[in-house]
Amino acid sequence: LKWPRAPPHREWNGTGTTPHFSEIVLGRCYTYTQVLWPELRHKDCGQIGKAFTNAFLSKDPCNSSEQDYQLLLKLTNQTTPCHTSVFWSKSNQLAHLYTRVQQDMFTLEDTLMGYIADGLNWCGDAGSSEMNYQSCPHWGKDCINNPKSVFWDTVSKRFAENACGVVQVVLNGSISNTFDKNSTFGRVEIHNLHPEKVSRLQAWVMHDIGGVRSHSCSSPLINDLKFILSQRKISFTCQDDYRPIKFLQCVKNPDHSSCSSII
Ligand code: C8R
Repeated sequence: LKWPRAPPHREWNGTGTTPHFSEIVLGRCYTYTQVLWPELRHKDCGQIGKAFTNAFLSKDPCNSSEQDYQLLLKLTNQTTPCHTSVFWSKSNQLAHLYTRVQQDMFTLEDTLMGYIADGLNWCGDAGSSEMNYQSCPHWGKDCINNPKSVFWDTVSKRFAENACGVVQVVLNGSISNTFDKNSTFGRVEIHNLHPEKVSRLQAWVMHDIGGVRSHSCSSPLINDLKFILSQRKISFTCQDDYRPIKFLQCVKNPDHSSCSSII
């Protein structure tokens, strides 16, 4: 007796694995190591691609762990010079525009591991060796220990541990949670900076052009960040609307009054 095939159902509430995930990972790895940063041409993208998929295939997507990503982290290890790390929180686009212009600065997405994974979704299933292209666990609605969230926590932790010298963070001063203790930056990165290596955290609080000024360097919220760092013996400086980044915002809004007279 043959039953009709069950319609594909969405098991989870999050977006499924990005179509062509493996090919994208492989392509990005080769682009990064062979075209953009030939210093890394010895990296084995075949092995990196396999280690990435093996981190989550045939596993319960609500029981992902840092351990799952250890081989991938080992294969993608990369050292960036001191004074070049740029963290960000709720300022994804602006921070990346900044490092695109300032080519000697690195956000996590300017390193091999971040470059490969940026914008992708992925998960597997304990009872199958295939990726789940239908749906993946949603952080809030399904489970926090899903492969993508655990990945970003794990690689963000390593990025912070590797940072040295003066490090920067681009914050969004036009939202209520300019500094958010629950964000990757507030929850993972600041707690994994090494005080022996990191001399100072320089924050740039950027306000959207024509947007509200919810927080600035003098806000109590920024003081919370300063306090956490002082406890960790890392010095902190903050500047509102840092000119090099403000100019990037002004490229898109050249006629706005705040752009003809940047103080
Ligand atoms: N970092 C974290 N999350 C990242 C990421 C990254 O580099 N890159 C991507 N695409 N993502 P947010 P945050 C995805 O709330 O929490 C590192 C993840 O799905 O604006 O403070 C990076 O080094 C993640 O859930 O910022 C940076 O310094 C959201 O985007 C902070 O952590 C995070 O968006 C940023 O993390």
